[in-house]
Amino acid sequence: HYSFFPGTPRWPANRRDLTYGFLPGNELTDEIKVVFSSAFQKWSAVTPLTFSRTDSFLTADIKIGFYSGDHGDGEPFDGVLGTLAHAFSPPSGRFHLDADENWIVSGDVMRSAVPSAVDLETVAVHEIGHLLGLGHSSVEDAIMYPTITSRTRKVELANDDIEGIQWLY
Ligand code: TQI
Ligand code: ZN
Ligand code: ZN
Repeated sequence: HYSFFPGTPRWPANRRDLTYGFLPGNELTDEIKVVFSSAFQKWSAVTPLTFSRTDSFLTADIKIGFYSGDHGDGEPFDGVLGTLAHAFSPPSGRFHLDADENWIVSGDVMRSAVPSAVDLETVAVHEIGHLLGLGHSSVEDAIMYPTITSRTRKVELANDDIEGIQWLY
């Protein structure tokens, strides 16, 4: 079953059209932008929320960045595997990914030659759930289930995720 953060934080009713921006200096291919766009679309399809990319990182509601190791928020990344990414509850909008992962951007993560390959869209859909206010779920098929085995690709919302997000929005 789905869960929320303590106090049930969510984006307020006057902030339903959210922007997201990428940390300047991260080199992002169009493929990476498509992965995030697709991940946001999974959630906008089942809520009144919309997500659009802005070039203005500083004013973006959701700030996405790839960082290595200690990056100043007290939750350092740890190199390959371990912590992959973290996102903070609403209305923080901070969404950090571990730059040291072997991110699979497009292509089949199951067939990757790299044992530690991690599917970027799978992690992005999960972290966006956190950004919107979902905690972890006890339902194994849910996007918000707290563990994945390496080389998983899981990008379709389960009924449990949809029920949780629709309770919030
Ligand atoms: N990052 C953890 C996560 O996003 C960070 C975390 C731990 C957390 N406890 C939390 C965030 C409680 C919010 C609330 O769950 S992670 C997965 C999963 C991670 C894990 O790097 O371990 C995914 C990132 F669920 F598959 F294990 C993405 Cl998909
Ligand atoms: Zn961080
Ligand atoms: Zn999580």
